[in-house]
Amino acid sequence: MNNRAFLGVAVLTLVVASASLAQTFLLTQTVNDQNRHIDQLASQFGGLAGIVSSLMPTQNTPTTQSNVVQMYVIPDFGGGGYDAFILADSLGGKVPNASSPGTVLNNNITVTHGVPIKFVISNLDDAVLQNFTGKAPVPFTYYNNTDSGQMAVQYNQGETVPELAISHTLTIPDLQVNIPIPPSTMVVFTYTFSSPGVYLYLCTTPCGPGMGLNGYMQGYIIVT
Ligand SMILES: [Cu+2]
Repeated sequence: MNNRAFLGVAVLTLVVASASLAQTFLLTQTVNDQNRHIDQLASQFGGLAGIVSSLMPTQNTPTTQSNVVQMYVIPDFGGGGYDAFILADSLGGKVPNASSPGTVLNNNITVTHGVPIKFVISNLDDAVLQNFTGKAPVPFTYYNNTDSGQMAVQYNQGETVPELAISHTLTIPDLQVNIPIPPSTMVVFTYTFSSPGVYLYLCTTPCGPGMGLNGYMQGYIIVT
């Protein structure tokens, strides 16, 4: 090969190489653009899970969300005097015993706004920690176990609850809901959340170190 021919081949090689480099660059660019597009879509759909589900065939998934919130107050659930609100669902169908220590569980509650939600709270605690006096924010009933069977005590909305011996309360401060929970009773009330949001619920009775701790005497109600 003479010099000129060599130069020709070299130039050609360079041209091909740079073309392929440009192509690689363009390909990378396209992939990057696609990734950016997917990212944009993902943020629009609220995450990749949203994209995946949007690509899945529509399925008839039944709504499992219930309009009944069944929960327990379990004394010493966390051990060391840490009482806790525990959702019945998170116990996998097992009925808890009072004073059976467990590990911290997610006790957040998810409900839908605009529909009546029935709360059924079984208090396994027999401790009397405070006397509650106040007006019933919503109608509520508590069921006492007496020697002659179960006895229901009912309060109407606005009715004064005088000096009721309680172990805990279920209080939603932002909604001025404050329900007394007497010892060893089942407390039932119905509440309709008017708008979506995240509402703190807690016990306001000084009942031990579980007070003010998420998963123990505190959690959130997520209203969708
Ligand atoms: Cu409490």
